[in-house]
Amino acid sequence: MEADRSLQTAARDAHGPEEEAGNAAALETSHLSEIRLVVLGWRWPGKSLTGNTIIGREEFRLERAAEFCVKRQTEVEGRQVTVVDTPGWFSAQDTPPSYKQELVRGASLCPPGPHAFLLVIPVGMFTEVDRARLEEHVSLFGERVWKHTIVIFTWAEVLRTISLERYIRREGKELQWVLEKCKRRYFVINNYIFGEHPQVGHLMERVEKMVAEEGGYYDPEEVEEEKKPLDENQNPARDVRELGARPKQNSGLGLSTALQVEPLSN
Ligand SMILES: Nc1nc2c(ncn2[C@@H]2O[C@H](COP(=O)(O)OP(=O)(O)O)[C@@H](O)[C@H]2O)c(=O)[nH]1
Ligand SMILES: [Mg+2]
Repeated sequence: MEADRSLQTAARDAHGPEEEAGNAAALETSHLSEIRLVVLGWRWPGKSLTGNTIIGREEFRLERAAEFCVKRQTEVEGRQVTVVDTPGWFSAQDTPPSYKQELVRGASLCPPGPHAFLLVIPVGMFTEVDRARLEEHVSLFGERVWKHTIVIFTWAEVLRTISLERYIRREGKELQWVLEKCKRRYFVINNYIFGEHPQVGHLMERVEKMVAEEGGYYDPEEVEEEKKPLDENQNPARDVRELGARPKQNSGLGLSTALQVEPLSN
């Protein structure tokens, strides 16, 4: 299902079209009355905390051993926003098939399907293995998932004196690959800011822009046929202990409390 037209039309009627400033080929974006989001990423980059930042309350538990998707709702500037937090994948070992199934279930928890997958990546070192594991797990949703994905950078405060753009350039081809897959859609979230703050509204506008560009939301039913069996390449004998529950240790950039990058609306 490529279109969310009834929703968009209704929303457009209610709020009118918006033009994206500074973009000559600007597409019309619509203020959606409802936005459905699924948060993805490996374990511990800040998926649940990002969910809390969006919801504006401590609704998602920050737990290393999360096994199940959790859904919460709130209202953001007149929109009904649903956030599905997923357990994520293991960064240092194979993800058990049952975890993969739960991950995929996330997309069907917000029917008829998410407007956006928020792919959470902590600022810092992003390796070839990270890229391969990210690709393996994101592609469980089918290739078309990329049309509906925005990278959310967390831990941006570690950047201190360099801009996010410079970090992206410096980080190299693995991170570039991910950004290219989602047409360089990314957004920096500051998880230290809680409650009322324009960043959440800006993120919703970014989602609305993507929905307008891509012509709708992600329909889990449609992708079903192209999906590979979940247990392909899985070795059931593998140890399923959690090893991946840690933030990616990053960068040598050092920690700072000062956030020096602004949320982007590219
Ligand atoms: N400094 C910093 N810590 C963060 C950020 N996002 C998450 N965290 C912390 O990282 C840990 C893991 O966060 P959590 O949301 O549970 O990760 P999840 O496994 O991806 O859901 C928690 O201790 C959070 O407080 C961030 O942007 N900056
Ligand atoms: Mg979590």
